[in-house]
Amino acid sequence: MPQAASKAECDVVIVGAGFSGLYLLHRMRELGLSARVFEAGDGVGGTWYWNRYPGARVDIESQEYSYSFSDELQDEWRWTERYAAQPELLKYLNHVADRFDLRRDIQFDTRVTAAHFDEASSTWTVATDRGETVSARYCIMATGCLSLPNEPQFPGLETFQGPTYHTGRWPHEGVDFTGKRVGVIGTGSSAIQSIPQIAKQAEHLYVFQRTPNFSVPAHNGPIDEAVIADWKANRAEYRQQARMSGAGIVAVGATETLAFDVSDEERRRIFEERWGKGGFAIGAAFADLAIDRKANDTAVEFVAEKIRGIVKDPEVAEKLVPKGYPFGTKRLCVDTGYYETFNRDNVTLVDVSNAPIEAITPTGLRTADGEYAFDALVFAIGFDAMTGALGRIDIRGRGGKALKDKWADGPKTYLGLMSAGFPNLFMVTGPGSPSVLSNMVVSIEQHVDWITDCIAHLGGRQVAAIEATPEAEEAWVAHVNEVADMTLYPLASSWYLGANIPGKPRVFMPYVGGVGLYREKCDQVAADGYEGFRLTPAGQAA
Ligand code: FAD
Ligand code: N01
Repeated sequence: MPQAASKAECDVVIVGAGFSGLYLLHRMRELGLSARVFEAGDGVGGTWYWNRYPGARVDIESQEYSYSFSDELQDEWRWTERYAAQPELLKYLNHVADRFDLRRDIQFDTRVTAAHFDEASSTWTVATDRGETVSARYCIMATGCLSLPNEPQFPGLETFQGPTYHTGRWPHEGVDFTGKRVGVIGTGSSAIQSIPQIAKQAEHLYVFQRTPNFSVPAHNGPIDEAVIADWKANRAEYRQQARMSGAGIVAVGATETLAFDVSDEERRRIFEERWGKGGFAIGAAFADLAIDRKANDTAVEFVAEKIRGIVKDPEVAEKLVPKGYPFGTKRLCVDTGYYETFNRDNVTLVDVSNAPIEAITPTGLRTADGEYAFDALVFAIGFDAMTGALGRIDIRGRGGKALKDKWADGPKTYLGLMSAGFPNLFMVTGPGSPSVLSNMVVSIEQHVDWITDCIAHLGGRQVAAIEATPEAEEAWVAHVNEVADMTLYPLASSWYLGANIPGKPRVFMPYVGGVGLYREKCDQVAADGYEGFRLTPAGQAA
């Protein structure tokens, strides 16, 4: 247990050096505060540091998935592809770290293991796996929503004779699958991006699919000069549109039109046009796709038809067609040649929904109805999302209460920013905020800006501690659930609900209300003197 210092050694401790941690450090310095960042990896980048699997790339247009806080940064950086690949994103984040001289306050290769609040001094004492402790007035968790890989739990795993890989912890030196038989478990976004690449190298690829996903083509390529020129001319306006939009993305072309406002032919034409445009555009084809099952069915049918048109073997095509859950309620995948990959002679799709994987064997794996032999195994089985990384830290608030215990039945936050009983502890894109349902960079900037303004407000007024009230938190949690229940999202067994992790409570974690409305709510709370928060004046115990 970390010992509390009588006086804070720095103003702010930040955990994580991805998009969130880097921008936080920059903003804290602008406030004139001293900040220390701890990062488990040996470099900056977060998601784009860890996820180096073949085919890894963003699925939102590069220029939209980038910081907006500095005009100079935006002017000098030039993206090369419509959807930047992982190496380019990592280069960008390294450039940001250098440009704003961030590294000198980041301690790499250091995992935060505990954070305990001391009520008498209103400080957090943070402990690391290097045996250090540091105390700070504020502790900000920029630990990532998709940063803790889902650990493979298959019986017999230790007997496998070949190498195993997790997409979320890919070796920095890369992997050469040439001449190898490879197994991939999973068919989420990571699998859908990597499978076409691995198939090009491997002698044979076995894809073990439990649930087929909806995937739409990216139509990636070199970034269009016209797009760059248009972005440059209208950047400020587009950024503002993104901030006030539903998902934080302008390029999707959101509409108010409902699916049955138009004829069957017109609906088809619209879907076709958006499929041709690529990326998330199709998900925004009609305003009611996420709330009306019949409207949603039209998208389900359209994508099913596309899959049947691309995949030549009708039996394989049928296995790939998603069934039993609405379009877009598991995160939509955006691919480059995914369905086409199943036309290759060296690729076998194995449906493990009815014949589950029983065990990993020394030479491959066994399902309920067969044995498969391969030389290397890739786990594309996702993450303990949204709460996983926080749950790995022994976070204790008022009265020594553990956050993990408080969240045993699901996360509880006010605005996804703070949790009652944990004064001065902020989360970036925490559960109860739009977070993973949005362009994350837009949501990250909004949270970092709000937290920065909040800390500036407190400092200016000699406030020692801020804490969400239980009443405000309860009302917000109820609202988050109510809005989710108005949509089709809860109908899918998704990681949004924690359904991918055995034993995790099933609670819809992100806020579906949209980034624009959510931003207005956060701004209003601040304008009303931090309504729903309790502020403790300096000199009083929190
Ligand atoms: P992260 O980038 O996850 O960084 C968190 C950092 O905290 C990590 O480096 C981690 O090592 C560190 N950390 C965690 N716990 C500790 C600890 N206890 N001690 C020390 N360090 C710790 N979002 C989109 O909007 N669009 C996309 O196209 C998109 N693509 C994605 C592709 C992949 C493969 C994945 C996994 C996610 C993707 N995301 C996407 C979501 C992505 O996570 C966010 O866009 C964004 O990068 C999150 O930044 P972050 O800084 O909040 O978290
Ligand atoms: O993880 P996932 P991911 N036996 O959880 C299967 C972002 N991201 O890493 O659906 C067999 O989506 C599981 O099956 P099921 C994005 O937000 C973005 O792919 O649970 N199978 C599923 O098929 C994304 O949503 C990009 O039945 C098992 C797969 O593994 C999030 O990160 C790229 C299994 C896991 O899919 C996570 O994506 C990558 C088991 N025991 C990631 N356990 C972009 O394109 C799990 N599975 C930008």
